[in-house]
Amino acid sequence: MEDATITNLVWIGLGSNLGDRAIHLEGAVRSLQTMGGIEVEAVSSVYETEPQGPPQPRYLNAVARISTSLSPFALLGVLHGLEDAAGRVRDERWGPRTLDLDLLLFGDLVVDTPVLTIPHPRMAERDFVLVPLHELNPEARHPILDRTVAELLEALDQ
Ligand code: A4P
Ligand code: MG
Repeated sequence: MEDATITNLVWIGLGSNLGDRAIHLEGAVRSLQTMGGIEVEAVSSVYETEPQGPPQPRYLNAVARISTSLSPFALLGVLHGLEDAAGRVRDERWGPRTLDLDLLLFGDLVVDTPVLTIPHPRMAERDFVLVPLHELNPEARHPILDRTVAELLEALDQ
């Protein structure tokens, strides 16, 4: 029988600037791989990046491409669970963190609610998101701006 499960192509941004940053990123990818309803298809290189926002240590950033049968809200719950498991304390906005998992793109879905915004509202302004995304898929399209990742990165560089 044909599998009727609908899967969506989803891009997740990973960041860490506290503790053993590489271990936090690797742990998140490994946990995603074992999760039901999630298939990790590709992970970018890990980039060391200058912090944006308040002064804080440098980040390691990467992007993962997954396919998932989960809803965007269920997936957000999974990502929050992994952040909590990495010992993340939520105090200062944009402050240092052991693990930050952002839902960047979810197919061509647009979501605008108090708890979840897709595409991630600041992704187009951030080279630490666009560079690893470009490494995996320069042709991925931002459904609101209607630009590819390659076009967004070029605009940011100028
Ligand atoms: N939320 C809404 N939409 C989303 C989404 N698409 N993905 C809500 C993930 N979460 C989303 O996030 C706050 C709330 O946003 C969540 O409860 C969720 O319901 P948070 O992760 O708890 O807080 P935050 O990360 O401090 O805030 P925010 O606004 O997500 O910050 P960003 O945009 O993630 O920025 N510099 C470098 N070089 N590299 C970095 O990775 N990261 C940040 C954080 C700042 N500077 C950085 C980096
Ligand atoms: Mg975040």
